[in-house]
Amino acid sequence: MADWKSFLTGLENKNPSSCKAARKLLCWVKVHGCGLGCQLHHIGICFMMAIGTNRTMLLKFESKNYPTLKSLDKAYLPLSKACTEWSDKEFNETRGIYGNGIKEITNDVRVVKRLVKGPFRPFIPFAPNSYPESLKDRLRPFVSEPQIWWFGQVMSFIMRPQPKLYQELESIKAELGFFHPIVGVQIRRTDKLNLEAEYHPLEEYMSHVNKWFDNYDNTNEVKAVRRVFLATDDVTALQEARKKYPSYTFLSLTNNTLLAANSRRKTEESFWGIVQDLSLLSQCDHVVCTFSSNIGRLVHELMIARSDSPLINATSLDVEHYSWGEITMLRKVIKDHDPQKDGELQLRVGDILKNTICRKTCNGTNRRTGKRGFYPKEKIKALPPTAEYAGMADLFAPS
Ligand SMILES: Nc1nc2c(ncn2[C@@H]2O[C@H](COP(=O)(O)OP(=O)(O)O)[C@@H](O)[C@H]2O)c(=O)[nH]1
Ligand SMILES: [Mg+2]
Repeated sequence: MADWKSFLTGLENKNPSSCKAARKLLCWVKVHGCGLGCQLHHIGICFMMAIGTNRTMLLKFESKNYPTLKSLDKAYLPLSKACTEWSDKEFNETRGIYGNGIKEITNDVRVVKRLVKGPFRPFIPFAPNSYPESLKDRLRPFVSEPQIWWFGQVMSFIMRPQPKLYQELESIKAELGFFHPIVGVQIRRTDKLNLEAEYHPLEEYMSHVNKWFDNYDNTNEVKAVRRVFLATDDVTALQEARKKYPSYTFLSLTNNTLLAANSRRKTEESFWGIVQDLSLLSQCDHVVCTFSSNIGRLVHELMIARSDSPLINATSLDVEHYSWGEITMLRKVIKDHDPQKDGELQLRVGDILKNTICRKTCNGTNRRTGKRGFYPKEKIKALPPTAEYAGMADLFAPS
């Protein structure tokens, strides 16, 4: 198993001491109407391009309703110590990064730029769902979804806590009684239910939590104290949970929930609240959430990246894991399937499905039959592409 700590150190070594001569990617994330998870994901996508093309990334961050780069820097260590700023003039005069789907065409240009304005077409091959070719053999035996593991590494690097945040989180954990085993629950409601997701009752989350603890009790000699860390933007959730599940101990940062109200979300305090909740969720042993939310998906990515245990991850009550700007994956059939309802595909082991998309349901085109339709996700396996991430070339090289 590749050691993620050495990966992170490797990236830090790439921090040039002088910015003048460095290969650079000026990344301007200008996404409005998008919360912290969503913003961090956009930064991560740009950072993948920077690693892929062996460039130091300089970030400029602009959002009407979300934190400035200054507040991001208060929470997370900057991506680079020496290379931090550029002028609008420099940005205007710089060429856009350009690729042909296999490699970067602008490779010989020392400084390139990318303006990130929202969900965009992937910069193939350095985009979510791909992972470094050099890690392929090391990861395969241990990690079932190496593309999420890799994206999680990238996100973990971006979210390295500043010492102040780290210390604050340690005292919060001590105060709350945040001990393992602990299951996280993230209930995303309020504005998300307007258009982007459906309501899921507390019972649905708790049935997964129950199962996790039952399984824990069956495989350990001592029965667990059933501890749940609850993070939510819904002010009614904690009270309901404590009332309906008295045998559970619920920990929650209730002030963060109050600050997550739509009317207060743009404040610095609210930003800090979601920073804390995100971090604590990702430190749980398991999390039940919804992957329609950037918060749920980000927590899943961070958890997979943190541990080589297949049990440390998140369960989604709604859609499958996906990413903005992702590369469409091929998927391989691992179990035969005959259509059970209209629109379903016939599958035979070894069939390859192209143009696949998995959200609530999965669909794609069977290359063998040329037909497009739905299929049960447990009968297929994703085939994430690998790519030559140039910035990774000397990491994990055999010594
Ligand atoms: N503190 C806190 N804020 C939350 C929580 N859930 C949602 N929010 C707020 O809602 C925003 C949603 O972020 P975003 O990345 O857009 O995720 P999405 O809308 O769920 O896909 C966050 O940045 C927070 O401001 C939560 O559990 N805790
Ligand atoms: Mg959002």
